Amino acid sequence: MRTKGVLMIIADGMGGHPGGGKASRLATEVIERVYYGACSNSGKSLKKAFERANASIWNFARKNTPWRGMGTTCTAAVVNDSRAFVAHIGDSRMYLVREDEIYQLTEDHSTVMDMVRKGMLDKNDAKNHTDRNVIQAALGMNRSVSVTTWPHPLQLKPDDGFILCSDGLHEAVSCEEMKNVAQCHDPAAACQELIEMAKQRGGPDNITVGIINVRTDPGGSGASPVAEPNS
Ligand SMILES: [Mn+2]
Repeated sequence: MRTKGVLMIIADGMGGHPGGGKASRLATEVIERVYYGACSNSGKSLKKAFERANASIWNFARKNTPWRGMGTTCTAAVVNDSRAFVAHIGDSRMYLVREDEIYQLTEDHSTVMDMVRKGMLDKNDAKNHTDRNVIQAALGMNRSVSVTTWPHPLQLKPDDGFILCSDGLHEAVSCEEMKNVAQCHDPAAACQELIEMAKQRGGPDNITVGIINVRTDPGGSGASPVAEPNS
């Protein structure tokens, strides 16, 4: 699987709907299978994998009435040689830690972010808005899906790090804090530390985080994926 790179997926089943756990499991299974089974380039394969996952969840819910309304956020990254690809839907997030900065690479598909985009709400007020958890798009909610992908891959630099997380983490821990923790620990320890921080702050939501650290030679396709789901 080396030639297709390292794939990391965060899928946060939707709270308040039955089947959130089922939807997120289906998403990760289908995306992994379709991505590694495809022969086209990484960005296209990842998008196709998301669309297939959407169809699987949608069809499952249609045939199983009690599961109707199931869905999941999904953010996936592929690190392949010196490039990274992303596909994203919902309000899980991906961040890039580069040199001493952290950049949010995904934009939430949420009602409040839509209001921010339209100039109806200040970005800082969005964090405390009562509707901040209302998602506008997710896998499995509709027959068709519009997945956000990048038109071009991101060129990696030595020591780049990627943090993927659910809203349970990014609501409780600031991006500055994420950066500091990710820089001070190896990926597994950093994930544990971030989950502990969010728990201590009383986060009632599931907290899921994964970190990929690119090794110093980006040409060597080295990455260390770690996912630490908390359930
Ligand atoms: Mn959540």
